[in-house]
Amino acid sequence: MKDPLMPTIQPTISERLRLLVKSVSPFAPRKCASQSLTLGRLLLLGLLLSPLLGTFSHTQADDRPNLVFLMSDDQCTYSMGCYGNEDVQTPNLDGLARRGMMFDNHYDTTAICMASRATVMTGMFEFKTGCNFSHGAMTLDTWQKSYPVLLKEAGYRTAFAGKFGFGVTVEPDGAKYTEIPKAFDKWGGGLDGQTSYKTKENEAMKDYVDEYPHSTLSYGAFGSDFIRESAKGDQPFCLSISFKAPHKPAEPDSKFDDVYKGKTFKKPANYGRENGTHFAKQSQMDRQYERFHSWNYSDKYDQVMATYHQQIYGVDQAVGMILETLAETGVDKNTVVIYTSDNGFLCGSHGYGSKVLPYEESTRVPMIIFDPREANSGRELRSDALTGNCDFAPTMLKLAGLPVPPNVDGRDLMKLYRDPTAEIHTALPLINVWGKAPTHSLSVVTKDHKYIYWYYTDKEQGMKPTEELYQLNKDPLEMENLATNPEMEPVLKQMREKYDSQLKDWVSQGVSYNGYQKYGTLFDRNIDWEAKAEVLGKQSANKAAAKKRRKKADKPNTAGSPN
Ligand SMILES: [Ca+2]
Repeated sequence: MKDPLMPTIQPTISERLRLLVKSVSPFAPRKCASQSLTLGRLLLLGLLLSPLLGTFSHTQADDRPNLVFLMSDDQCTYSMGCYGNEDVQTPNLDGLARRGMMFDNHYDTTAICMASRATVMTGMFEFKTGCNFSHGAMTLDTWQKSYPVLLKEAGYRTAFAGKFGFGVTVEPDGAKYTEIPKAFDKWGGGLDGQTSYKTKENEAMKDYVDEYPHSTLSYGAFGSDFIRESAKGDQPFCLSISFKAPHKPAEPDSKFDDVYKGKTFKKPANYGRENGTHFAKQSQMDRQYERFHSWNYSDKYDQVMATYHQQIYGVDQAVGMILETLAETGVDKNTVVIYTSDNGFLCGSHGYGSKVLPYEESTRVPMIIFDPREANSGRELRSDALTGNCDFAPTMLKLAGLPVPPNVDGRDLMKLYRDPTAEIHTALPLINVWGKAPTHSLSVVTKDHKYIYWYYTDKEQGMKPTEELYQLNKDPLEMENLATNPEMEPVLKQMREKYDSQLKDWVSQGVSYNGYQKYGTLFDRNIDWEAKAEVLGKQSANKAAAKKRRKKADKPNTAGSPN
């Protein structure tokens, strides 16, 4: 059914030709249309085509909006003034939020750099991109359906600067694909892992070394240059910038040393180990737990937060440079700006540091859209609809009037811009399959609730399959696990069903490589630990004992091995 809120999308030249050919095809003999076209039909076709082609050449490029996609790295929601933090200064981002729309329930479906970036580029969940640290690169056919590639193919002038964050291989585990920069008209990206805060260490940014030795502002200058160049031409453009900041190790631009000098920061109400005792033991089993101390949230909170926010202040200033250039060049009236982060950050909340885990500070991130063409702009509206990092690629493709590839999990965010009370997702998965096995988990989040399932079992270390359930609309700080509360049983049942449904999608639609298949077993609530231990390559005590008995009896094992 046609969405009454959606504008009529102008087809591209090739689409109109295809539509036209479709519409005339019933008149052509089935045998071979090309041979059967008489001169008269050709003339008729020409007459039909000429006015349409005339229209295209005039409007095709002009009407499509420019797109600016800005993403920080490891920035939590409460790091911005517009999200309610009175201790910080983010004037440009706050201004963007006032002009556009803020989103209050925006999640990164995987809360770690590499996997999140793959989802942002393609609109697909991690089990479909097949891309994360310790799993593997994205394959070329998936990359070719990413938003920058499709926009360039459709006539957009494209640019990328900053931390790219993932690799592409021709096939699973195959040769490295080295042509990523060629997918862009202007390239200031870094393909080597985390990239550097030093501009001079990124070859593609060498023009900016002298004036902007710190990478954050250099990306602002790169973006401004690209906008100026694009404004002179007649192609619409798509600028994507992935800031390295505020990712650790902290290296803020000394230009902004005075912004938070000596400042004290209010701690969130869920700060500290005493507010994390209700979390599953599994969540403590990797570096996120010890980082509460080793990253000094426990003993030097103000200094750590001053550095963190100083880095975000740099991002805010770079965003300011870009917004100013859009206005200067006059292209601002037809440019949609999106701002977000690849994952959040647990700055001491519940006694944890870093990201990855399915909790709010780690998975829920800032998100702002500003579309100057829309009536809702400038009304300081917010949407509490559930949205995800899978939504950016389809949103940008639809803004450009392009079809969204099949297999994409994201939806069009502009539906919410036009009606902030609408919904585009009933639930989203929150995935972690990075790091030590005990911390791997699948969760499902809705606008009002979050359900986390920890499968890992180790009786000696006090770990058994554990559920967590939070009522986010009443308990956004996740202070009370309601999974065993009898009153919450109907909700728990519903959330389990949503979880099972997500896992079913994982099994049926997930990639068959890079180690993603085993989670169909590991995350299944109804499979016992014994079978999971086998998948993990472990031998349970029973199996080991059985093997020992067989060996003793010198009896061959005829049962076969699941491995
Ligand atoms: Ca990150």
